[in-house]
Amino acid sequence: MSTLPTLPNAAELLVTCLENEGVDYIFGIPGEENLNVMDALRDSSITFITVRHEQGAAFMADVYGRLTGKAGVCLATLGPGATNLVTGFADANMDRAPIVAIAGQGATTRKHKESHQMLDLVNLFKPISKYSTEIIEPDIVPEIVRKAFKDAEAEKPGGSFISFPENIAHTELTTLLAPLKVQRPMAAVAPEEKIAQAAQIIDAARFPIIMVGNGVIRGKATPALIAFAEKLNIPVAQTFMAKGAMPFSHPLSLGSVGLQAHDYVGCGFDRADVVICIGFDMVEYHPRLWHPNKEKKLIHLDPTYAEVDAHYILEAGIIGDIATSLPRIAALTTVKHTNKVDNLRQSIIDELDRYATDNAFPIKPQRILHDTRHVMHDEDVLISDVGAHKMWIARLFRCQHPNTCIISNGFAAMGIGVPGAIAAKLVNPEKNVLTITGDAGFMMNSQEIETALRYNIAIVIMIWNDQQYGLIKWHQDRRFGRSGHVSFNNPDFVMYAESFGAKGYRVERAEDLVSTLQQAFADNTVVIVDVPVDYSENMKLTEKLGKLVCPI
Ligand SMILES: Cc1ncc(C[n+]2csc(CCOP(=O)(O)OP(=O)(O)O)c2C)c(N)n1
Repeated sequence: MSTLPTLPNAAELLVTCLENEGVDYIFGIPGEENLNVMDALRDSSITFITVRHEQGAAFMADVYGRLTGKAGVCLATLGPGATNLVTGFADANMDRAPIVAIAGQGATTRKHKESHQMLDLVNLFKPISKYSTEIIEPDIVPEIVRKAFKDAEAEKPGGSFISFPENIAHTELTTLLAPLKVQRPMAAVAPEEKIAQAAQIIDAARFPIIMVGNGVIRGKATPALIAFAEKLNIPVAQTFMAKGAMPFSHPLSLGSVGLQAHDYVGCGFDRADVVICIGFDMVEYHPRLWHPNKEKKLIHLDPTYAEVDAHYILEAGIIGDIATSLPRIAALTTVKHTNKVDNLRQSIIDELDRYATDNAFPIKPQRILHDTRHVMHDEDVLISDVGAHKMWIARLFRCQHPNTCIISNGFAAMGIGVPGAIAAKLVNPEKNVLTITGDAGFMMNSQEIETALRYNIAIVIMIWNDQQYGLIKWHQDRRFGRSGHVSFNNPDFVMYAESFGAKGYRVERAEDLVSTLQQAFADNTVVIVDVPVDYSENMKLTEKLGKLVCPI
């Protein structure tokens, strides 16, 4: 008697659907409740990156999604495995990076009662995702996977979460099901009357300024942005997450905005009567901070509607694909603006270059970033962690290309640096990848050094060593004139690196930073560079910006 060929189980179908979505990596940790998925992955084209903490997996998927525009995928088991995903997943969701998280779940037959490690994961992930669901029948796997990826990758991108109960995962299908066709939605084309309205407002402006957000990078609209700014002669400022959307070397580039204190770029905003917000996202930089008096005319260009905010009331909303809207608006404008921003730009450049050759030790943030930029090529990738170092990077690190300076500024979760660098190197194997991290943020996910070494992923980790939660001390000093509960001790980072089999260097003179960094990239492995930083510069910056007189 011949036996009928067996049909795949739901876990095998899920993996086929993931392949159909073009998934090349899954970051995660195996567990009991995802045994079937893990086993099915063994026969797939997908590379599984086994990490050391689910938070690391979620941050890797986060940065993978941000750099590629394709959803990064992470996998965990139920209960504690899934809760460990939360921070990295929420970071992706609020930084508008596409991510799909899949967690095993206990059997549906024990969902109705208290049961070992079981939490309502769908509801846990609801407030931090665009889509959160559970596979309750094998037959709906193709729809759920397609919807999860479609939602995660559509503007504004974010998170999809899939809970996969173990009894469903090993249930055999009753009929053969294929994955659904992948169709990526295209951004709508903005209506002609809105394009014309924007052109009119810009033509009538006395001093228009452009504020660029991360939507420009996601929309691959850099060439359109440069052409638009050049034709109209309008200066461009960018948020932290949009660094590189406009090359810093461009004469119309004003660098980054977002430091809450009034900064040089803020002088441009003070003077502006029209702000053209392109791909701007207020999770990054609250409009109250740059539009306190609500007197300016705002134009919003984005594929999605603007968030409602009392300080972000629009004169015109141009909803549609940014890269196609910009040349259409430019074509209708007739005025070439003549505002001079050379003085403002020069003051920004002078500020960047100050202390570039200062040999004091511990090293000043300005000098560290100057030397780092000198060593890194324009196409290399820097991932910032979160802390005072991030503020300095955002202000001073000059970026020429999109996706070469990755800063988390939506959710702004510490601990993204090391796992983010691992993902960046997987995406860009031919480029140097550096993370600059505080000593506290580093210790939050330093375990992933072992992951990087196991998969031969060469990254350089520069730790700004101050033995403090530097940003919080800065805030405390500013607000109260004193600080507390912000200090800790560090391990010997060189010995720490070596204990993993990585390399470690401690910089002991400012003059050695360039050669140490060059050596670290040449080592082509995981390298820690321990850099003692002089954070007395933080309060000096606050005081200086407090007294800032606008240069024009
Ligand atoms: C996961 C997480 N916990 C806490 C915070 C709040 N926070 C922001 S920066 C910071 C201190 C960072 O210290 P460190 O990593 O040493 O960097 P530094 O500020 O010294 O450059 C803290 C506690 C956060 N953003 N994310």
